[in-house]
Amino acid sequence: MKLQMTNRIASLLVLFSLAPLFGLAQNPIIQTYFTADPAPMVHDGTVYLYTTHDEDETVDNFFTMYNWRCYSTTDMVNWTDHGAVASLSDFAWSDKTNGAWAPQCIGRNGKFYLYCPIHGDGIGVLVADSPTGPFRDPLGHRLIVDSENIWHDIDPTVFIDDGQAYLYWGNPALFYVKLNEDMISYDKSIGNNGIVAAEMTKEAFGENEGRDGQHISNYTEGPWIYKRNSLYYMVYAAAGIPEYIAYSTAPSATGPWTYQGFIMKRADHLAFTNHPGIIDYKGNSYFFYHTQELSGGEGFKRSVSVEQFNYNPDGTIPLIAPTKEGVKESVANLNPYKKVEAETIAWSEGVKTEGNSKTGVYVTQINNGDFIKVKSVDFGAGAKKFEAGVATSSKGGQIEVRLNDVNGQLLGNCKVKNTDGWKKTSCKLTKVEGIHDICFVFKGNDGQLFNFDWWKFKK
Ligand code: FUB
Repeated sequence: MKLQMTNRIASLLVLFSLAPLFGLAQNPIIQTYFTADPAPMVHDGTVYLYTTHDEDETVDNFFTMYNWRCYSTTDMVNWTDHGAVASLSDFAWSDKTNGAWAPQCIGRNGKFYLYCPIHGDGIGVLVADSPTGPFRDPLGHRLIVDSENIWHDIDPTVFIDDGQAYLYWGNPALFYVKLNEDMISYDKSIGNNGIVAAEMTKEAFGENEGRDGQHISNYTEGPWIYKRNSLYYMVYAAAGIPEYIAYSTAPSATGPWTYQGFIMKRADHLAFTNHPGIIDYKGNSYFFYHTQELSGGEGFKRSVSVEQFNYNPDGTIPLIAPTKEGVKESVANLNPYKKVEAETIAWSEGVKTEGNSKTGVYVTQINNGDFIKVKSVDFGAGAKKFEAGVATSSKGGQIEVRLNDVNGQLLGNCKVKNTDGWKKTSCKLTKVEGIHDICFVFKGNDGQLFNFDWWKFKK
């Protein structure tokens, strides 16, 4: 899992090339790992984002993906890392050691169902009592038993319409089943033993612009289904490789679909794949996708990005440009007087996260000069003290608390000494009032300095 030194240097070089922009940049939204195939889910006032995970070391020049990760936010600018919430090893029936491809999670009756494709081995389902797990396999076998070809059974998208759940999936064709209320079985009385193949016409999914002469429609993979104002939307990766994002609409969850055109065209920093996820949250609409910007152009090392957008008055979706700025405004402020997980990050450079059952997720691989930025922190009438949960068995270092940016005003300097396990460290601050971005800049000698689990300000 550890970033090799050469990769670390490469990553830093890429990040330094973004340096003039990072004050503005919000994309990609996760910098500690390569993440792709975003699947956002709004639950109980929080956005949970499920992603795939492109490993730092690509094997055999192909997708190298072993687990699925989860992040959450309540403000759309700071993302809390919940770690790898599921992995290939959760599916005892599969002997695949690679292929943790694009998932989606949905809640029903107090449980959370994570639909996971294993490339070349079909689609499984995991269930948990919380959006962040722990997830377990309730079936002990795959959920989808071959559409037409098991290699087509990837990229599930799930949606509940008036009590009826639908699971769509597929590359290069689109299939669906009507899930039973248990969400782990489906109605076998329709289609081919329960599996219905959507009609891949050019009217439904756009005209194939000659990508390989084999496909009638533009649809490629990565479907994302939802309903808004009684219109059903199917958004998907289109036009082969490099992929664009396109969409179709329908008067029902099962069609008939009408092609509506592109949402995101190819741009320089996009990867050869792309993958959509769309939500409405706190009165705004957000479009999730992935790029290869963080890796400096490696298509097997992608990163999730987000753009805010507005639907046209007739419900159609405008063409959305991929930007570095991403979400410009938070939709809530962060309360610094409650313990905040250190892995709550608007932008970071250099650090990674890890987790275990005792501590949960924490920030690690902290070296001199690395930093974490959090946005829209509401200090109200003023904070005078900073506390942090840290651990180090080496010499430690310092956490510089800086206003707004990595070179911003130094508010305080918190020393981290050899802690012999997790310890609280604290320091006095120059009083800070109102709403600000805050940067934790890590300083010390060569090598890894310490681990960082949480922080809190005091009045
Ligand atoms: O991430 C692996 C595969 O690439 C996904 O399943 C597809 O949607 C494409 O993004």
